[in-house]
Amino acid sequence: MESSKPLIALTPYHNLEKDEPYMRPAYLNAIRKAGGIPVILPLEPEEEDLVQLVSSFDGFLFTGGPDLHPFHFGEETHQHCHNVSIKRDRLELALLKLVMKAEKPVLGICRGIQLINICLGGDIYQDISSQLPEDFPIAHTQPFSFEIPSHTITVVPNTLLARLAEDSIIQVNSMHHQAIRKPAPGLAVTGYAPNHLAECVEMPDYPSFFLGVQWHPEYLWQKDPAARNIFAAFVKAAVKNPQ
Ligand SMILES: [Mn+2]
Repeated sequence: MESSKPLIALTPYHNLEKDEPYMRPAYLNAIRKAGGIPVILPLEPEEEDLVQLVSSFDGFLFTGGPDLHPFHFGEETHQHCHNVSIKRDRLELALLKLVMKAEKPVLGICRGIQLINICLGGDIYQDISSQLPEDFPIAHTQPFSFEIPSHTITVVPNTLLARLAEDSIIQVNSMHHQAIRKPAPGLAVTGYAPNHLAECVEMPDYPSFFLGVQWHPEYLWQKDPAARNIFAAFVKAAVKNPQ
């Protein structure tokens, strides 16, 4: 019998030195384990082909990666902004708008949550540690393996994240030096790091699954039920005719 698993499109990573697309296997494994078929999108599709690409897939995962160019949220480049991928900015900003128009499931991870927020009119800290000084700075670029959680998230009750997390506080990993500052209109912040940094957004009015997380559940799902549930719910929402 023919497989009828949902096809999940992933935005590609971009090796800026070699100017080559690539992918981290952790994303592919997480989608596959959750029952989807992961497919890596081209880095530079023809613009006229984007609509066809959107209609060809059942769910869209916006992956981690470099900083977005600050011009996309109306700022000059901060001295602690890192490298950017003009090609990924172009692809993902155009893609997200079309995916949302088609009302298909969206999952944003790390760069993905920032992409979502900027695309919808919010902005970000270009560098947390220099723009948001704290008495006890949380290590958002954790000093140990991605598979080991490093800080907690306080989950806002009665949200999608609350249903997925099964607990009011969860432990996550952290590999980012930027973060959401002003959430975009229509987005609800539903998870906070210590010191109230926004690390999870949802869009309550969106007709399908819509979640952005600042951490990397693709490195946690083997041990962490919340990370597993995020991928399971995303892939399930992408099933065309759920039983
Ligand atoms: Mn963090």
